[in-house]
Amino acid sequence: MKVLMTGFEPFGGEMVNPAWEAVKLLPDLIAGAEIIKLQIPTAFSDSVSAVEEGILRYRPDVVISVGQAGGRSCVTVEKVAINLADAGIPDNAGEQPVDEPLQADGPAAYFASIPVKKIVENVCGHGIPCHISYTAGTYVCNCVMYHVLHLAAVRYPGIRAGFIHVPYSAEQAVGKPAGTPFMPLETIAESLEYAVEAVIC
Ligand code: PCA
Repeated sequence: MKVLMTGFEPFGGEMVNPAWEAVKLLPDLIAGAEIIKLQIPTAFSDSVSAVEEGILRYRPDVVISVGQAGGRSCVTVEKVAINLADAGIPDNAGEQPVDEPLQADGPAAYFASIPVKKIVENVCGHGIPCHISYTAGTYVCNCVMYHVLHLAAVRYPGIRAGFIHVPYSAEQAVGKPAGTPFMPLETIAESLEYAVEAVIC
């Protein structure tokens, strides 16, 4: 079993993206599954082509994309991706789609095909707070989740896919207003490990 884990480049003025930093900390093997780690651009068009290249190259059974959700207090597992791009800020390539469909002939939404509730239960069961989220937003993360599920539906049947948002890491919270939620990077990485375990076992 092969799991492709993607993490985004930093964006929005941040020096790091805790998603990619946490993915990098993962072991190469979780519950017997091979973990492949891929950094992808925080850009609408380039992110999707980078993940598809990864799928073609590694032929994974599962694709879990991970992104930063600054302001959330713990790891959240996304249930749904919607067919909408509505960017509040330009992406790293300078693109800023407003109120546009991601896929002209695609369905309005896709549900994650990884077991969202089971993941949340496994992470929480190990003493780390974790929640389901019913919105991945309308920026690049939602775009990647939607497109990977669309690719799985139309071109790569058998691939299971989903998305996990992570909070700011502790170092990112330094200098931000008091009360800004964060999690130590190691705890974020542990959450991801338990998430993968729940998908595999
Ligand atoms: N978070 C952004 C895009 C890249 C990332 O890490 C988002 O939530 O859309």
